[in-house]
Order: sequence, then C-alpha cells, then structure tokens
Amino acid sequence: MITLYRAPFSTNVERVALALAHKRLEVESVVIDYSDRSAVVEASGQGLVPVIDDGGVVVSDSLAILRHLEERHPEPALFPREPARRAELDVFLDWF
Ligand SMILES: N[C@@H](CCC(=O)N[C@@H](CS)C(=O)NCC(=O)O)C(=O)O
Repeated sequence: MITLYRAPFSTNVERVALALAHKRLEVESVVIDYSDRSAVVEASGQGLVPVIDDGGVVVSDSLAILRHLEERHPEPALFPREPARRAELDVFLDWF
C-alpha cells in the first residue's frame, strides 16, 4: 500500500495522483492543511507535497516520485522504453 501526502489544489500532487491511477496502484491519501504540515514533515523531513511512502521508501518531489514509481512498478509503463524517446521526455520534464 502506498501512502500519498497531498493538499488541495496542488498540481504537483495531481501529477502524482494521475501516475498512480495510470499504474492502478492502491493508495491511501493523507490530506494535509497548508497551515499544518506536521504530518508531511514527520514523514519526509520537509514540508512540501507531494510525498509518498511506498512500503517504507519515502520520496518527495513530484518528478522524483514519478521516476520512483516507474522503477518500482514498471507496468503499465508511464515513460517510453525506447532510450531516445525516454531522453526526449526527460528533457521535456526538466524544462516543464
Ligand atoms: N518541486 C516540487 C514542488 C513541490 C511544491 O511546491 N509543492 C507545493 C504544492 S503544489 C507546496 O507544498 N506548497 C506549499 C508551500 O510552498 O508552502 C514538486 O515537484 O513536487
């Protein structure tokens, strides 16, 4: 079971939620209030969302989370498998 620390109206959280849904992974949400980040600070040592706890592996930052999910839960794929297409996507994601 994956725990997703989230807050309302966060596009970075939605990016991760879409990836989790694409991969059909079961997830439990911890919704934090922007005025009280204690739960996410306790889990990850910093106050920004999204953060996931994937079976004891805690990852913060939406792009790092997407990369973690692709490595740990490769099917169905989120990223292209062909190295040149994957490199193009990495460049786009870094720019975005
Ligand atoms: N680079 C991070 C940015 C995380 C981030 O800025 N999260 C926002 C919500 S979208 C947040 O927690 N903002 C609260 C604040 O800045 O106080 C990511 O991609 O996850």
